[in-house]
Amino acid sequence: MNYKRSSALFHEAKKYIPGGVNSPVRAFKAVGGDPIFVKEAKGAYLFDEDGNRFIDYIASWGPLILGHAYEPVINAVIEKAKKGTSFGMPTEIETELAKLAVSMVPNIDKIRFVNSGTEACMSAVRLARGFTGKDKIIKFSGCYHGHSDSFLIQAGSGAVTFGSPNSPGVTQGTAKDTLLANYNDLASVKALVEANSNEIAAVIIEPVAGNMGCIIPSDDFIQGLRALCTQNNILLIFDEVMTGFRLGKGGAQEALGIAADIMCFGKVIGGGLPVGAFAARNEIMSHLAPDGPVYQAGTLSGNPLAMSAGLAMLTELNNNPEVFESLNKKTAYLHNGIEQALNKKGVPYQINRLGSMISVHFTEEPVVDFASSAKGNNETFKKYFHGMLNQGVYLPPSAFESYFLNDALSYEDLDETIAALESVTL
Ligand code: KE4
Repeated sequence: MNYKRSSALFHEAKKYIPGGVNSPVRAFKAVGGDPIFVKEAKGAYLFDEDGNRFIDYIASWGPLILGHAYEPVINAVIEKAKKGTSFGMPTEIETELAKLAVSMVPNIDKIRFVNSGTEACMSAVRLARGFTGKDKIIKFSGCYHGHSDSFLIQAGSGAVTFGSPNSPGVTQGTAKDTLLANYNDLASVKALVEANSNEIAAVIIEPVAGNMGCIIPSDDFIQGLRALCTQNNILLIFDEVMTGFRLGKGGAQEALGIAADIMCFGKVIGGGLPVGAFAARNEIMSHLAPDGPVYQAGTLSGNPLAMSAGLAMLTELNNNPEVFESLNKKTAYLHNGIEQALNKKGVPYQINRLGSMISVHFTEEPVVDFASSAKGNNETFKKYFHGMLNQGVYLPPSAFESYFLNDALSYEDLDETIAALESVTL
């Protein structure tokens, strides 16, 4: 593979943009080498600036669940753009998307649109604090809820990649109100609740984690967490930025059979344009400005252009729910193929999968939390990543990420991916 133009573009970008990227995980720091610069994408394929084609397992980190440049989304955006992109005034399409989202997701009456998953999670925590009158939150080591100060405490995703779990710039004043528990470890949550009784507003969790690689909660853990929150007047916030509208119409609540109190969304809900959202039952959402005292705002929140992409995307998923089963079957097929290929290579590995989220970890022991995920052999991972990249398969450039399959992937693409792995030396 020739990456000359991407490297030249990266060199140029670094003169004007910190690290040459607008989001750190794109910089390939965890895997080495220069990042790929994408020229265009269609369906399951990325085309870089050197004319290389890649089968894409990132889908822009989740949003493009139906593939790149999906016609109904593109057409909706083009038509809407002709009539203006943003007015800073209410528009009908915001209500249309809100109604559709509320009809698809259990346990929500109202939804507020923002511009990113970070904004959604940040706002959800403020709402929980305002609703309960309590200050502290519990998050889980390795879970990532965006880059708001309260969350950059043992965060996952790119924050782990950079080995700076507690980012500079986050004050002790902020950090003291964020308590850390371990994923799949209910006792660690109980200990915090007992030590901070009546001070905890919310527990925020990735109901299926994707920022430590993919980690599935045990039934006992997630059901116990729900019960513990209920018993202690603590709101349970499901950060469904990854799982929302990906694990099914009803996301992780539906997949896990758990009713959470506040849901956060991003990625798929925007169809590839910047949309985040948070949602809850009326009792909670009535506390949000302008109805209630909890302030939250945004110039481009609910802008018609982004809403048009989100509405087209959710309409497609709502009208064709069989796409979720199709994605699940393709992911299971890929899982099996990766397993067959890795079994021939004699390296220890684990594969975690739920729905169309999957990750490969080069370690002996099951990956059930941040500590076990961090034991993965990153040198092996780097060989895996670059070996696949050089054969035209684009995987997440970090072991602390989940793959996101898109339904434009064909079984021929999956077979090509598995064949590529067969020839990689680890
Ligand atoms: P954004 O602010 O990046 O839209 O969403 C933050 C966020 C919140 N919650 C979860 C569960 C998330 O996964 C994310 C963002 N995901 C990362 C991928 N691990 C985005 C990629 C990036 O940071 O560039």
